[in-house]
Order: sequence, then structure tokens, then C-alpha cells
Amino acid sequence: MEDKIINEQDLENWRRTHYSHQVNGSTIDKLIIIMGWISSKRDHGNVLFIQLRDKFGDIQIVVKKGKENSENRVFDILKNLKEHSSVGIKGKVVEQKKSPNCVEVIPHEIKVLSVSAKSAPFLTNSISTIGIDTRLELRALDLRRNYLQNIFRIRFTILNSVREFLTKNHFIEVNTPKMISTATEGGAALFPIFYYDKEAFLAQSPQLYKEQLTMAFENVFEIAPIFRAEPSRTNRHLSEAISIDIEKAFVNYYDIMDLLDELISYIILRTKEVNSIELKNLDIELSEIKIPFPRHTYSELIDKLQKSHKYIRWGDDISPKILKDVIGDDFYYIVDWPLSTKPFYVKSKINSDAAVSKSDSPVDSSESENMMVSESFDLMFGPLELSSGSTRVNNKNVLLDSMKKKGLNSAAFDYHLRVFDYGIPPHAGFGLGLERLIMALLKVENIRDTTFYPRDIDRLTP
Ligand code: AMO
Repeated sequence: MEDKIINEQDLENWRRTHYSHQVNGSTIDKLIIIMGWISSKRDHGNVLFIQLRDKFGDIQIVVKKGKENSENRVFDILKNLKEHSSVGIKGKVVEQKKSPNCVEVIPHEIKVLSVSAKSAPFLTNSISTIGIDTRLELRALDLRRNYLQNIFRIRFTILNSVREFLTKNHFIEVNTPKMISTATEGGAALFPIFYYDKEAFLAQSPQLYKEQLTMAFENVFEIAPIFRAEPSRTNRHLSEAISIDIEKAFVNYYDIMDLLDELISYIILRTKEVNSIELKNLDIELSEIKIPFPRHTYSELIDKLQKSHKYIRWGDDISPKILKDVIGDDFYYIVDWPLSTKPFYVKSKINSDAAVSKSDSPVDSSESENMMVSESFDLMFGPLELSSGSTRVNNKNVLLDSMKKKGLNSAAFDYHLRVFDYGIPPHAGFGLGLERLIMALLKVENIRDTTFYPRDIDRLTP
């Protein structure tokens, strides 16, 4: 059957009088204007049942083929409009015990604001079996789906609760440059850009700037994109992710882990308070968490892992896959990582026992250096790394030495090093991946579904 051409109209003086959640028993018999998009449609021949969705939910519209011309105009239009089309409906509220809000709307007039020209590959209530790439190609439409609506409403609560918590704890929100001249996170690759006639990079993290800002503000945080040229295709890496970064003066990594424990606990508490409906829709029960989260040293874990994985050596990174063998699916820390695995700004742990306990024979100086431990932690959820943090080097000579050992050209960091001549306080902090946290809390399989427009090695649009 050929599609009937339906003309789109301007909004003109039509304005919504009620959102869906305001249409209830108290509006019975009132003439109202509602606006939204058609989320579903049931066609019973001479009767149509339409769900009109707005940002608060659905309202049922029932339209019968009538005797009057105006009624038939509304009927004909709604009969031919496809799901996802946007309309305004002027109509009367009537009681309907069987509908979810116990009312429905009988339309008198319709304004077609935007016609969905094609049948969409998914509807708002699709539990998608459609591949993620097809969905991402039409992301704005995909984001209308109930599943993602629930996730992104909770995401908003998480961000609000981070700001609430850190504000209460006397942090100030800062913004640092995203176009920068030097790398900070050794392992992660950079995106080069042209900056006028110079080479520059997209920031891998706000690391050096947030450290510097402890000089002026003591406690700072930033919620902003970080850019990582990740060559791999995994379900937990993005090329552009949102990092919740904090930095605090006059503390060390133990204090920062205490703070992170409390932050996670507050996020969970607020999400349960604000998003009980979304959590129910997602079938997620956020159970009570016990803080402090367990803290396992890197060396302890390596000892445990070596029992089943003989090839693992002290100093190796720990792959998420094998971690599953020794740890359950919950929050915990891995602390005191080998200094060699951490970036140059991470402080070494003085009086560390690790170098001694890991070697029976006397060690030469280069070997003992390789065995050095750092004041660092990763917060994990099962095999997923959520956050890294550490106490930072705050002595210029130590920092210079550390750069040298990592093969970095200290001259390129002059803009940073010169600050260390003026009494930068001892400080520590963490970076917490927002998307990873959402994955952990809401059991989302693919990190791409925790961000609006994911960027990865294969995707630069939409
Ligand atoms: P790190 O490099 O471990 O530490 O990053 C911190 C956290 O950011 C998240 N993350 C990512 N999420 C998605 N995709 C990625 N490609 C990606 N890369 C990182 C992770 C990770 O734990 N400057 C330090 C933090 C600090 O010490 O303050 C840093 O950037 O959840």
C-alpha cells in the first residue's frame, strides 16, 4: 500500500498545557494540549490506540472513525502516521480504568509537527536484538528506547551526585585545557592535532593541571572528556571517555581511597533514592555496599595468581581475564603497584618491603629499582578497572629523575616543572571512568551504551 502524504505543520501558537504525568484523575473532562512522539500504535480497524510519549512517559490516545469531518481528519492522519512521528494533540481527558494512568485522551484536533518518513528499525520498547552498529548509525532514535532512557537518566543522577558529594567535601570544580603539548599517561596513545603551526595533542587526562591547581585551590575536581588513541576493539575502551578527576592537597593515597569509597557509596545511595523506577525497569538491585572496599596488594595477588598461572612475574600488568580466577564480582582495590607500571608522576613507596621479600639474594641497584613499589591503587569491579589513583611526586628533583627513567624529555615539561620551585603541597588524587562505573553498576555489557555518541577506532560519526 502506498504511503499517504501527510503535510507537516508549524507549531504556531500551539503550546503543551500538560506533560504526560500531569494527565491524571484531576484533569478529567479538561481540554488539554499534549505533545510528543508516537511510541506505539495498535490499529483495530475503526479504532486506534496510540501511545504518545514525552520526556515523562506515555499517555494513551484513543481515536475512533467518527461521523464528523474533524474527527475523521484526526483518525485518517493518525492511521497513516508511523511510529516516531512528532505530533501535538488537542483533546479531552476521559476516565479509562484499564489504561496505565487511569485516563486517556480523545483527540479533537491534531498538529503533525514532524513525519517519520520511514519505518524505524526499532521502537521505543524494543529490547534490541539489532546489532549495536545499526543502532549507533541512528543513535538519537536509539536513545528513545526505554532501555537507554533508563541508563541515561541514572547517568545524570550519578553526575549530579558526584558534584553534590565533592561540593560538600569542599572541592571546587575546575576546567583544564584539552589541547595540550605533552603526554601524561605513559601507556596510552595520543591523538595528535594541529595547533596553528605546532604539533599538539588531545589531552589523555587533566593530570598535570589538576596537580598544579592544588597549589591555588587545594581540592579540585573536573568532569571532562579524556582522549585515548586505543588501537583495540573491546567492550570497555572508548577513544573519548568521561573522567571524574579529583586532586587533593596535604593527603596521600590512603586518604584518597577513603574518599573514593565514600563517593561510590554516596552515588549508590542517591541513585537508589532518585531512580528507583529506572532501576526496577532495568531489573537492577543495587545492594548495600560495605566500605572500606577490600585492599589487596599487587604482590599478594601475584602470589595467588602464580599458583595457577606459572608464567606471571612480579612487575607484569594483571590482565582482567585472569583476575576473575581470584576475585569475585565486586568492588576492591589493587594497591601498591610496581613503580615501573605507573606514570612518572606517581610517588614511590619508601620503606617498601616488596623489594626485599621478592628477592632472596642481595639485589643490585637496577634490580632493586625494578622491584620498587608505588603509592598507588586501582579500584576494580570484578575484572573491570574503574579508577586509578596515587600519591604524587611533589619534589622537583625526584620528578626530574622519574622523567629521566621513563625516557621523557624533561625540557618539554618545563611549564609544569617550574611550578615545583614554589612550594607545591603534597597531594594525591584519582581518575574515575564514568562509563566504566555505569557499566559496573547497571551491568551494561558494552561501554558504547553508557555514552551518547561513542568514539572508537572504527567510529567518528554520528
Ligand atoms: P588511567 O589512565 O588509569 O589514569 O585512567 C583513569 C580511568 O579512566 C578510565 N579510562 C577509560 N575508560 C574508557 N575508555 C578508555 N579508553 C579509558 N581509559 C581510561 C578508566 C580508568 O581507570 N591520570 C590518571 C588518574 C589519576 O591518577 O588521577 C589516569 O588517567 O576507568
